[in-house]
Amino acid sequence: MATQTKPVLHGYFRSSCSWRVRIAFALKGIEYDQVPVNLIKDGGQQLTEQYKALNPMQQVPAVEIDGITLSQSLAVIQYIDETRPGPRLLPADPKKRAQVRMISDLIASGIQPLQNLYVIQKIGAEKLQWAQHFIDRGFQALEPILKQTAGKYCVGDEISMADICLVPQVFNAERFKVDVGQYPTIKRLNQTLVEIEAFKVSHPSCQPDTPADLRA
Ligand SMILES: N[C@@H](CCC(=O)N[C@@H](CS)C(=O)NCC(=O)O)C(=O)O
Repeated sequence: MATQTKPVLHGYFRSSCSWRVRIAFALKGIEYDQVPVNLIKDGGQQLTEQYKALNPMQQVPAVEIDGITLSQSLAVIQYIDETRPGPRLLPADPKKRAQVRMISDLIASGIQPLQNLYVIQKIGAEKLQWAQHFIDRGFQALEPILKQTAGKYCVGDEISMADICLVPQVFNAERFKVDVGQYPTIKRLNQTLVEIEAFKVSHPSCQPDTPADLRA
């Protein structure tokens, strides 16, 4: 059962995985507190012993909720969905639910980890090409899948965890100068989703730890 205490999100304004959780909280109308973990400052605050105690993977997000601490954004989103009222983030229909998980995993396991900070820091001078290569490779797979599954949103006409994963990944793609115009379905879905309030209020440009020069 959900308790009355507000959840606490340990995250970073520009982290796509933290953004996923912020979108889920916003879609469900859940109030939460944010504790910023700066992934760059002091060599990365996620690497401190204090943070490691919270998330041994030394990544954001970590969420304190209902007396437990969860990391892994998809686990957090599914927990929120299973314990909070509001719009479903995973459809009731098993086929659609599987499609939502397929798309979410494609992004969360097949794309984001390959362009994550600790990976590209190891790549050195080639990091832009590396990130572009793996984002393009993932989007080349995602585009025909979404062509089959999408209605107004990634799977049919209901917003789901797949949409929550898509928008931050497109944001990352644009940061790495991937031409998203090559993927018309991805582009169309993203354009629709970014106009929705829950995606706007959770955007990296307006978080408590967003630096002044990146604020919208
Ligand atoms: N599978 C994890 C991935 C978490 C992750 O990669 N977080 C990134 C930010 S989006 C991070 O903390 N990176 C820190 C680093 O690379 O040192 C999730 O979905 O939460």
